[in-house]
Amino acid sequence: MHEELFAAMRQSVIDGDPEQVERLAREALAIGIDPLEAINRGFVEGVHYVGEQFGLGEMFLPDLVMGGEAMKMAVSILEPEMRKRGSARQSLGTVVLGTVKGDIHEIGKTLVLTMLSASGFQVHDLGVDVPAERFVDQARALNADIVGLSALLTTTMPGQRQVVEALDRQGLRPRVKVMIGGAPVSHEWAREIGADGYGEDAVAAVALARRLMGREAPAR
Ligand code: B12
Repeated sequence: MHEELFAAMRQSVIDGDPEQVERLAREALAIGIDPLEAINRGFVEGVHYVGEQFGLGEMFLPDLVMGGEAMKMAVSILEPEMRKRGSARQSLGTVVLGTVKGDIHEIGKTLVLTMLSASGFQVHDLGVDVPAERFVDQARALNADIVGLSALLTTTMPGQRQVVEALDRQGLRPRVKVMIGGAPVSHEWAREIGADGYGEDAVAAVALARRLMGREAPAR
């Protein structure tokens, strides 16, 4: 069902066409498509294609920028509805979330934020290009249960390790749990740097956060 609409969403991100993205996102909401499904089966497919072509040298930085902007438009329209669907829950825990130093990729991190908030976590967004010390300071100041670290570049993945080490040095672990994510990140990397878990997408991030808080995922 809705395959044509999902295909059009994918194409609108590839074309870097925010007006078309906006139209399709609104259409999806109007006909009752789940906003997360619109993101995952439609718009994200486009962003993956752009990333792939960029990696192959078939697309260039402006394409990457335009694809990213188009994706942000999709998230900005679908996000309020995602939040609404998960509203009115008790707080499951406090999460400090950001993209590590040297890395300005924010789209995935923002999706994780939206899903965690919609699921009942209190999430403090530190933004992008966040130094390790800031994660530590904010985790302490906000009495965080979980620190969430996003990294999209192989060159910035070591920034995740630095945060784990800084939290260790400040004596905040193991009380404060660390979860990591981002396209190049894996379970193996999480184990290697001593993080408490890895989530491959925003849905997995919620399940992981619940697990780290000692709660299993709710029965569906
Ligand atoms: C859009 C984009 C950009 C945009 C970002 C716009 C923005 N405002 O965010 C711009 C144009 C700025 C950009 C810049 C660059 N980019 Co870029 N970019 C991408 C692209 C195409 C998509 C990323 C994205 O938004 N994906 C969609 C979201 C939904 O997915 P996600 O980020 O993976 O997040 C999900 C999961 O990973 C997970 N997750 C994410 N974070 C977290 C955190 C936690 C705690 C958990 C549990 C889960 C989790 O959940 C998310 C939701 O499902 C990727 C390609 C790709 N396939 O990833 C390249 C890519 C990441 N970029 C790449 C590169 C090389 C660059 C540049 C260095 C290019 C350059 N020469 O300047 C710069 C680096 C700038 C910097 N210092 O950070 C490479 C990285 C290669 C590598 N392995 O190191 C990629 C893979 C493209 C490629 N194939 O070469 N980029």
